[in-house]
Amino acid sequence: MNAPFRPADPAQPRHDWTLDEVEALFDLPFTELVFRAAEVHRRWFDPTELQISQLLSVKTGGCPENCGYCAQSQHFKTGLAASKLMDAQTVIDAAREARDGGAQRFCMGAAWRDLKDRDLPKVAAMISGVKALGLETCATLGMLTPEQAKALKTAGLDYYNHNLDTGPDYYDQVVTTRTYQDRLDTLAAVRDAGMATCCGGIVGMGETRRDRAGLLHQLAILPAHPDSLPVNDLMPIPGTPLAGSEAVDPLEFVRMIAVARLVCPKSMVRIAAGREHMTKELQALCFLAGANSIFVGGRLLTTANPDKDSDAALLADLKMRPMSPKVSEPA
Ligand code: SAM
Ligand code: DTB
Ligand code: SF4
Repeated sequence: MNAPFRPADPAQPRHDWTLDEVEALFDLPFTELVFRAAEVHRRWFDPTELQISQLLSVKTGGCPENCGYCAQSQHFKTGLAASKLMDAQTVIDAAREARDGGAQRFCMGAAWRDLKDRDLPKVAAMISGVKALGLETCATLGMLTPEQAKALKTAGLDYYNHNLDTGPDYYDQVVTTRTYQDRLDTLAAVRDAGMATCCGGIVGMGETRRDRAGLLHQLAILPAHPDSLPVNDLMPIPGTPLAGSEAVDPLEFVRMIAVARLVCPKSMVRIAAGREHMTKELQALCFLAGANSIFVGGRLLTTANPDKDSDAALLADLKMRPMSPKVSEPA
């Protein structure tokens, strides 16, 4: 493979990346890759600032999809108890607590294949209540129709999370109950409704480096780069088919972050799942390589995340600080 082409201004977003170009970035010497990513990061962001989100599983377990990594799929015996959709007020109370603990964005996750119209009024009430607290709102509820996307936008939803998860060639090794195109269609509905997109994937599912490049290539050629780009390190869930996957080498994880920063220069690149297993040195390298967003709070959806105190210590050690929240107008 040839050395990667370097445009005159590598910080300018491009949508014409080829898969080979993206893979060639992974092959750069580590220090060169991280340096280039850090340069691009500084063009669009203050590298001492982190965007802070907090998650809540508003409907847990019993999901009809067969995503091979997921604790919440009803196809696997993971021992997780399924629960019904929470009351709007319970969600709003949890969001207030998250806000008072320093979160800027509150993300509501549901273990659904797709949003059912019968659940829309309750979900809309949660969203508008969370928005009224002055938080940025995000939801991840499975597939949406264009009409549902518009209804969520009207309720006050700022971001919709819908991950492509992996490269297109590896996708059917991970999930077979929906297609890559289904995911792309929901992302298009979200964009068309005027919401910001949160879209990324997972590493550590047994995929190759080319599959990782394949995921980032797909994100880079979207009509609009994701506003948020979560990179999840697999949280292995006993009972799921991917529980025994080989862990990703920490330096390869940093490469994934750096290439994400280079191909989607203006996106918030998030170290999503997996920080629980990461040293502070690894997280610091990720921040150097262009990551600028994290989830806080001791829980992700069903798995553990570093607690408040350890994240406060991390930020203090690194002299990093939360990004000033964009003031969001109540709906
Ligand atoms: N059901 C919705 C969906 O699949 O879009 C929303 C919830 S789903 C749990 C959100 C994302 O979390 C998945 O797309 C996947 O990327 C990530 N995720 C789920 N389980 C994970 C795990 N065990 N380790 C890392 N990431 C995971
Ligand atoms: C994303 O990319 N990661 C978050 C959020 N978007 C919804 C979810 C991570 C889930 C990790 C496994 C769990 O807690 O069940
Ligand atoms: Fe369901 Fe989402 Fe889990 Fe897939 S990732 S099984 S769609 S909750």
